[in-house]
Amino acid sequence: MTGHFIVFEGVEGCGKTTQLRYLHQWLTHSHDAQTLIAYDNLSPQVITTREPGGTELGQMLRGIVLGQEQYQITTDIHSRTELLLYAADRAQHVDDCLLPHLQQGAIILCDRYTDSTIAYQGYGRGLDRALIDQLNAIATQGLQSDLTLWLDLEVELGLERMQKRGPIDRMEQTTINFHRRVQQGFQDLAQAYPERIVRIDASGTPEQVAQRIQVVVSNRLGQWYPSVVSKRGMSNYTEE
Ligand code: T5A
Repeated sequence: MTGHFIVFEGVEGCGKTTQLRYLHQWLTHSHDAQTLIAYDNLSPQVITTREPGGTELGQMLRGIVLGQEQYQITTDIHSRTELLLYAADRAQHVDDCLLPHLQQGAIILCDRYTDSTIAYQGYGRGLDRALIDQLNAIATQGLQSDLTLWLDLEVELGLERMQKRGPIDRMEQTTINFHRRVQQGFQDLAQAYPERIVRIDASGTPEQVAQRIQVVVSNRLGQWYPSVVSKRGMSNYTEE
């Protein structure tokens, strides 16, 4: 059995990390979800991870790109350098974490993936899309998400949440226009890949957003674990 790869995307403070935890909790503890993902009486492992920072090397790269205190450098990080750092983090993450867990049949919940690079380094920094696609292809070995949940929230609202939470990092310190371009990037990607990327209204309480996500994920689980759906269908539908 091969696993399934769910990614959370969106602008700063859209609530990805919060929602990833809610979904993990739901998948591992709710009876409904457990029934949906049961396959031959086995429940797949549910793994949570993130980019940047899903591996030991990735943690260090994360410290550098986000300008964490112990990794702070005195010169600017150039846009191309930033792109390569995210690509290096991803290559390590794909080989050490994503592919091995998917091969074992796990459901992976990942905070950000390739669409972040297109939105931030492409739309945000203005780097060439063909170059980004090429680097994403090298870093991922062709691994795409099965489902990307784009948490759509107004840029200003997300940044407000981040400022309330505490000190903001190097990426969050960029201009509001940068974050608006990033938002445009996610919007264009969702339009271009409607099967893979699903827009989630990220306004409202965390519980309301979690509910919207559960509806989308339940539908996908039904497609990914059809044996259970057909069993359920048989119990609801009696043939003459
Ligand atoms: N990046 C990443 C690139 O530029 N290129 C790439 O290729 C990749 C992979 C990652 C940075 O790297 C960039 C993008 C980012 O700038 P990060 O710390 O992972 O850095 O940053 P974020 O991904 O933005 O994660 P954050 O944790 O900072 O924000 P989230 O995950 O969107 O939001 P969350 O859940 O942590 O919530 C933020 C605050 O809002 C509250 C929470 O309690 C928290 O305080 N909140 C809500 N408040 C009200 N209503 C709700 N519904 C709320 N949901 C959450």
